[in-house]
Amino acid sequence: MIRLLHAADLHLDSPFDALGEEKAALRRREQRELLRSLARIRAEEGAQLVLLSGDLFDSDSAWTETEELLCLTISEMAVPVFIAPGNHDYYSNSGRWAKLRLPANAHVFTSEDFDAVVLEDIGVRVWGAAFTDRYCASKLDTLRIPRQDGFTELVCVHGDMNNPGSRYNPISEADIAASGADYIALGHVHACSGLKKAGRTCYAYPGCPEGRGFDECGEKGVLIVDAAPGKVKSRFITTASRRYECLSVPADEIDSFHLPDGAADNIYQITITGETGQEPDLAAIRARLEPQVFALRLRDETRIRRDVWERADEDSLRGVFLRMLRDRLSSARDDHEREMITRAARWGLAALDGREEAELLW
Ligand SMILES: [Mn+2]
Repeated sequence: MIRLLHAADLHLDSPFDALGEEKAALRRREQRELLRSLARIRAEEGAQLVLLSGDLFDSDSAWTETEELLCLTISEMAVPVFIAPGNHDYYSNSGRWAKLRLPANAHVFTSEDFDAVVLEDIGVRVWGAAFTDRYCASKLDTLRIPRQDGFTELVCVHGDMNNPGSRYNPISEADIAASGADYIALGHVHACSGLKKAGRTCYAYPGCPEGRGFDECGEKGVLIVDAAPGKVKSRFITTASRRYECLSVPADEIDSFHLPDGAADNIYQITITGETGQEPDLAAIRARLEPQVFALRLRDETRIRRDVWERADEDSLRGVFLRMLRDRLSSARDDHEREMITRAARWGLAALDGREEAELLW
């Protein structure tokens, strides 16, 4: 069995705009520390090689210290490290990957066409390809590995699974099954896929090792993969220093709501929901909860209880609208018609309020 560390989508030097300047700078420092954790995990787990499947950097522009730290980390890893550039950090002759003085144990794939590096001493071939532009047409359909006895065939590539129309190297299960690989180390999707199999080939997305927003909630990490010809196992290892968490709390429970243990390290979005007699006091809720977390976003999705017809006598568009429907309601012939008119009133009032979810009004 060969043991490898598989990580992707670090998106180093992301702007973290939503956090404010000070916390964003701290988050970028923490992203850099992520590189140190990768080196530590590599050593603790005794991985014999490292596959980094693209989008290591968020953009062209990165801080020099981040690039230097990447070089230092790879050098400390002291095992072969393979990089398959993705859509955010694609390879170009004048770009970062061509300029960086990477240590000798690093190998960056530079072509859209697959090529292989042979590691004779451990009986492994690593196949890889690069994005050479923001977009990349399907590539894996060209990979048909001529299998060689005793070799474990690994692939490192950035691409989009089960999304045929994608502009980011769309990959199908059929391509994977026909590739002849034992394990395909994917990058691009930011949630861990767990170990999957198509034909005799296993594949996985580790997801991003550090969440960057409320669309990247929960545990984040990397994969330790043990692979041999026709045999693959994987284990998820958490790396994120902070988690993004989204919680919904009914308005009548918000005053007694307690954050879970460990919340101080994490970034929360708390959505207050349900029907209330009065609007929630967001300032008071923020004052109580904010000191307990790293950062807090509060969303008020409550709806105020009220009688549908209570404002029918108002001298306003709302009043005219409600009076019209009230007249029709009184002459309605059956329950079905009455229900339709009531619904029309609800939707109309929601539109007048500029609300999206009329159905939640009552
Ligand atoms: Mn990507």
